[in-house]
Amino acid sequence: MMDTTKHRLTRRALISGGAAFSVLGFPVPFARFLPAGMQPVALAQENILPGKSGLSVLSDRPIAAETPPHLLDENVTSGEHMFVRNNGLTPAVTAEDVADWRLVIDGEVETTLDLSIDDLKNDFEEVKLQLQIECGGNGRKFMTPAARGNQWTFGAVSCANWTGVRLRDVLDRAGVKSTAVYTGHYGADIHLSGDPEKSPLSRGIPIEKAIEPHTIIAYAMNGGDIPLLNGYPLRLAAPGWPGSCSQKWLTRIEVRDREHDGAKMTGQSYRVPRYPVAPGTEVPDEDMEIIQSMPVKSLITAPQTGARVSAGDVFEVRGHAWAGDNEVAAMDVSIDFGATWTRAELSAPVNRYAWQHWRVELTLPEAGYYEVWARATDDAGRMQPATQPGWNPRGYLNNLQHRIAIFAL
Ligand SMILES: Nc1nc2c(c(=O)[nH]1)N[C@H]1C(S)=C(S)[C@@H](COP(=O)(O)O)O[C@H]1N2
Ligand SMILES: [Mo]
Repeated sequence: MMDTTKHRLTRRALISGGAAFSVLGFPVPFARFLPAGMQPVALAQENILPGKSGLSVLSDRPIAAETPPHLLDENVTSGEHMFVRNNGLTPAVTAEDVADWRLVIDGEVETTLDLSIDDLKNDFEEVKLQLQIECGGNGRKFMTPAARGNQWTFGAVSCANWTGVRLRDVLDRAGVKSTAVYTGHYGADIHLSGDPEKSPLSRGIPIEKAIEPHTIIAYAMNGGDIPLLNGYPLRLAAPGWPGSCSQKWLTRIEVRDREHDGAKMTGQSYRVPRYPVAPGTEVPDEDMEIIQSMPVKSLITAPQTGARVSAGDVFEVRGHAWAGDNEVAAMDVSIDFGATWTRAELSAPVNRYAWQHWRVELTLPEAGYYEVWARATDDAGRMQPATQPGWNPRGYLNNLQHRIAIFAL
């Protein structure tokens, strides 16, 4: 029995660079026997999110943790505040694994590439881009009727400085065949069952998105290592599309002559109905289409919800806004439950796919309870709705307005 397992793990090791499931940085030799859904006891007492602070943990196996909006106030999201969405188990990644890490580019290419991280750094032009990545299920909690999945509120979004190489340049080196239409991505994380043959997540993107110059293979974040939970030492960043397109712990990109069919690519995963449906409708798989660009959205990052201000005094309200493949064209806020709106100042993105910052000065006329509502409009004229937009079975793309509570004293 050990022999079979060893064989399978060796095969996995070839694919994954040797990484295995870890608890607090320790490899777990018998991880394959730990029942799915059972949490390692060590994690019950310890901080289960090494390198993170202040995140709300929605699930611990696999890890799903979101950032409270006020901790996203930074213009560039820091590693400690970057949300985490795992579909499987975080791989252990040692210095040796990093030195031995391979990224294979194969499939519909003239030449299969088998690259180390140094090859990526030495042989391709380095790019630095600020890119927003949002989980397709961000906002799911506010879908009625409820949709199953992680009950994200507002904080499954980040915008960090990423350093890496364009996927396009790597694909050019491999020579993409005219038959190529889609990519399939593979990472070194481990299926909850521990089965090394199964992948927790393997999504892909149309070749047009793959060769878009902002789709990059990143080996650094905010000038340092990518946090382990966010894909160290190598990840894809396909900004503006569901976060699931940005494979963490990246080991292989297969160029395909058809849509990808990996884990969470098919059925109802990361798909919405092709036509509007009444809330609660069951939609057959063949009527679902793959989500591409994420919709326009914004966050109020200061003040924190529940803040107290003095009636009649000016206070600053600020946050960020983003719009998938689009740009945000306008940002408005309301203190009267949407009856009237005030235009906020809005910055241009530092590069395409970076979120934009907005700020406005407000005054509350008299003592009492208020809410600030924030509403972004994209450059195609699409505006965030006050309540859920089109309901869909898995609760994706909920870009309803962010609201905070404010008490005027
Ligand atoms: N290998 C791998 N990559 C992955 C995932 C995963 O489970 N495994 N989750 C995806 C999903 S659903 C999202 S939303 C983003 C989240 O990125 P973050 O955890 O770095 O914030 O990673 C994506 N990349
Ligand atoms: Mo996600």
